Amino acid sequence: MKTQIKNFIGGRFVEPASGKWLDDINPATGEIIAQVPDSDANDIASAAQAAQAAFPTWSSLPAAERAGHMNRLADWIERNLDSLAQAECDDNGKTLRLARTLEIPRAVTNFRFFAAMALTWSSESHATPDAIQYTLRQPLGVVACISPWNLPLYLFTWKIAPALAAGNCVIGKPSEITPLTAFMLCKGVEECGWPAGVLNVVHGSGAATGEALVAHSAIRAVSFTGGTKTGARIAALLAPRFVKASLELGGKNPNIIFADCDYERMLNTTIRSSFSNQGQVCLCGSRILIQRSIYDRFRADFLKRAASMIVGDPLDDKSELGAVVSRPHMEKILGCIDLAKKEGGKVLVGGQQIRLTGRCAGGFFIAPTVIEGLGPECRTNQEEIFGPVVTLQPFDDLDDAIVLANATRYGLSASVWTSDTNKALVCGEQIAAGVVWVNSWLVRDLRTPFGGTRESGVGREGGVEAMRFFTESKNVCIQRH
Ligand code: TXE
Repeated sequence: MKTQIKNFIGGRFVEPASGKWLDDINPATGEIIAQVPDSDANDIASAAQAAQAAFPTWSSLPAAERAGHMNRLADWIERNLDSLAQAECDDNGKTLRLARTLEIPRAVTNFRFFAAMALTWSSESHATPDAIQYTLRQPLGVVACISPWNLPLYLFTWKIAPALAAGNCVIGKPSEITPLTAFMLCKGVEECGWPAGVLNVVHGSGAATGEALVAHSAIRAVSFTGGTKTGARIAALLAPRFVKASLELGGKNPNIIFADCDYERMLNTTIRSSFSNQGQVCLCGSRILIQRSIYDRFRADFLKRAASMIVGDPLDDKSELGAVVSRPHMEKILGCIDLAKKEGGKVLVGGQQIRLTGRCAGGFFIAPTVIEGLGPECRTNQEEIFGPVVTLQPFDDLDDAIVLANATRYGLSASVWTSDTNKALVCGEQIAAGVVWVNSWLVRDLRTPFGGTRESGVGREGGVEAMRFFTESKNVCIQRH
C-alpha cells in the first residue's frame, strides 16, 4: 500500500492546498511507494503563519525546556530506528546497513548535540573601566531549512536542530525525492507533544515549493544543502531582501596519496571515500591523485578492490553498494561516463548499469567505476558527478599535488595520505577546501566548522557556527556614571 505523505503545518497533518501530488519511487525496485504533496505558495503561507505564531513562546522558553523537547524527539528517533532506517533505504536506495548504523543514529546525535548546545551556549562581553559591552544573540524568527536526497534525515536534522535550539521556528523542505523520514519525524514531533508551529514541514518540488519558501517575506534565514546551481538561484532570490543564507553545495574533492603513506589504511579508506552511499556524499573523494612512484601498485590494488565490490539489493547485508537515487540520476551518471570516454578517458573498471534480478529487477544500479587518462581541465575532472565514479591522476611531488588538488571550481573537502608531518601541514594550509582530512576521511566532530569555499558554498554549519548563523548578534553597551 502506498503511503500518502502529508505536510505538517501548525501541528496538523494536512494535504497540499493545490491537491497536487508527486510520485515517490523506490530506486532499488522502480516502484512507486508514496505520494508526496507538491505544495505551493499557499501551503508555505500557512506554514509561515503557524511558525510566526509559535515563535514568541518557543523563543522565550527556558533553554532547558527547548532542550527537553529536542531530547525527547531524539529518544523517539532511537526507539523508531528500525522503521526509519527501512524507510530511508526504500526511499533512497542506500543500503539498510548504512541507514541503520550511521545515518539514523546521526539524526539522534544531531538533536542531542544541539540540545546540549542550547544549554551551554553563551555570548561575549567586553569590559572597560567605564563600560561593559555585551553581546546578545537573539533568534531570528522563522527560518527555512532545505535539504537534499543523499543523506535525507541526517542532513534535515543537521539543519533543523541548531535552528530550533537557538529559539527559531522552522519551515523545513526535505527533498521531494526522499520525503519519507521527514514525514515520519513529524509523527515523532506530534507524539512528543511539541508546541504547534515550532517545526513545520512542507513537501514538494524545488520549483513549486522550494522557491515559494525562499521567496516568502517571513523567512529570515535559509540553510540549504544541494546542488551548486540551486544554491546560486537561492542566493539570487535572497539577495535583494538581505536574507542570510548558509549554502552547502557540491564538491569535486581530491584524495591525495603520497608514496610515504600507511598503504593498507589508505587503500581501505579510499574504497570507502570513493563509493560510500554509491558516491552520493558531497564529501566523497572523486579525484584520486597518486604519487607517480606508487601509481601502478595503487592502480592494480584499487581496481581489484573496486571490481569485487558487491552491488546488490540494499536490504541484503552483503551488499556494499545499493541503488543510485533515481532513474534521471542514473542516466546523468551514465552520461558522465560516456563523456569521460569521449574526452579520451579509459574506463578501467565498471562503467555500466547493473541489472539485478528478482525484487530489484527494475532498480537503478551502477557498477563502481574507475577512469584514468584524463587531465585536470576536462569536464570529467571539473564537474560533480555524484555517483560511484572516480578518476585516477598521477603527480610527482608536493607542489604538483597541491596544484592538481586546487584545479577545480569547488572547494569542499580533501583527504591527504602521508606519514610526513610537513606535507600534512602544507596541504592543510594550501588546499582550497573547507575540510582537510589527513590520513582519514569523514571523521566528524559536530563542534567543528563544516562547509565549503568557492563553488562549494558559503557559510559554515556545526557547533557554534550553526548557532551563530541562526541568531542575530546585538551589542549592548552600558556606561558607568
Ligand atoms: O539537487 P537540488 P538535485 C548535487 C549533485 C547532484 C546535483 C543536483 O551534483 O547531481 O546537486 O541534485 C530543493 N529553490 N548535490 O537536483 O535540486 C530541492 O527540492 C529552493 C549535492 O537533487 O539542489 C531539494 O530539497 N529549493 C548535494 C534541495 O533543494 C530548491 C546533495 C536540493 O535539490 C530549488 C544533493 C529552488 N529553486 C545534490 N530547486 C550535497 N552538497 O550534498 C531545488 N530545490
